[in-house]
Amino acid sequence: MSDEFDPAAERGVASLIDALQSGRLDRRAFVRRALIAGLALPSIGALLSACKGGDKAPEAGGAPSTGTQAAGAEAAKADDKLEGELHIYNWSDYIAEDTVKNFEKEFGVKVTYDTYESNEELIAKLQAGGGGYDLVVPSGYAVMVLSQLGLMQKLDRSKIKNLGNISPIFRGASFDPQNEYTVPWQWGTTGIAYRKDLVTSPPDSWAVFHDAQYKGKMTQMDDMRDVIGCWLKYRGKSLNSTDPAELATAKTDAITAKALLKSYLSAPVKAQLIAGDVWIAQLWNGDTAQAKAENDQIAYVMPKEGGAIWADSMVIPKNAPHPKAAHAFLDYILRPEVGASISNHTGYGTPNEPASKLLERPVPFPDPAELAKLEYQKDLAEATAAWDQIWTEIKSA
Ligand code: N2P
Repeated sequence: MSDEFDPAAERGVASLIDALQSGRLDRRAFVRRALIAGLALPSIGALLSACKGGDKAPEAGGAPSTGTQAAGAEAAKADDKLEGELHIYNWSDYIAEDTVKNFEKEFGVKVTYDTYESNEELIAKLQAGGGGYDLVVPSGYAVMVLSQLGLMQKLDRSKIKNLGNISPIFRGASFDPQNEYTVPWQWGTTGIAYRKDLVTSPPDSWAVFHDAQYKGKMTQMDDMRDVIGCWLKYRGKSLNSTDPAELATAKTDAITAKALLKSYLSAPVKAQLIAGDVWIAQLWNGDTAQAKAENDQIAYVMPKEGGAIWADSMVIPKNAPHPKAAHAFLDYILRPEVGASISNHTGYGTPNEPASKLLERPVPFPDPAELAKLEYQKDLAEATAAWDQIWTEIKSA
């Protein structure tokens, strides 16, 4: 990592010092760059002794760090030594390639990163006491479920100095009104991805999944909330309905669609959309954007009947073995450049206000007219069992 500094990003001595302190430059590379920038050796020496952060040995236990330690790491460790490990469980395709790598390098913490495809998979894992995870990323309604199961721990907000970067839209959410347990990760919507070059006309309704001309070329998500929820919306009902008659109609609609589907598939459908094996897929906006980056014939539409909007949040499970490292990670994710890099990679919206100004392709939060078509998924409480039962019947139909 000694010479990874991007000259294009160089903006004088201040940026060199910043690069040294953040670990992007080691001391030798710093000296070379400073000489190129025209600084005299005595001044460089003075700067080096002023920036004692460079080339510090890692203090956290566990994984060795080959590079320098940054100011953020120093602050996080000032009163408390981080554990040497961090176990994260997150949705697939929901992070930038270097997010974890850079954290490991800067904080000297070895990260284990596992992925899941639905909230139900996450809840089941935590409920079974499995995983040993330090950080998980449930959607709002799943936060409520975890809360009722007593599976989350309160955050130590004094350890998260970047909390001020969270946009007011994402504070005081109904699933965490006092902001005690969650820090928002990303937000998005559930609509329809399609291949512009393969469909006869762009879909504009959930009814497209009842259109026999696309038999075998369509998928819906492997997700009870999204599938049953969209059929409720199709009939003008709430996607949080617990009304038995409305749910019975949604089940019938889902089974009619199932006869035409290739499969139920969530994030992994991207490869099939790109290849043209699937033409129409119920999918999230960000995963669609990721697929579109590979094939620009892929487009996204929110059906006229409306669909789901959701925000996923970082949560520290109750018995997390490495809570200090988890807090350091939360704080790191809230840095503007880290949040922006995640959104640039995933195509989802960032809840981080300064990060939203750094996006390559902005993902604006819906305006009031758009929001009117969208609905947040809520905890189904005692109706969860009925939904589970209907989903089992749909899957086995
Ligand atoms: C990313 C998954 C988005 C999360 N692949 C859906 N809440």
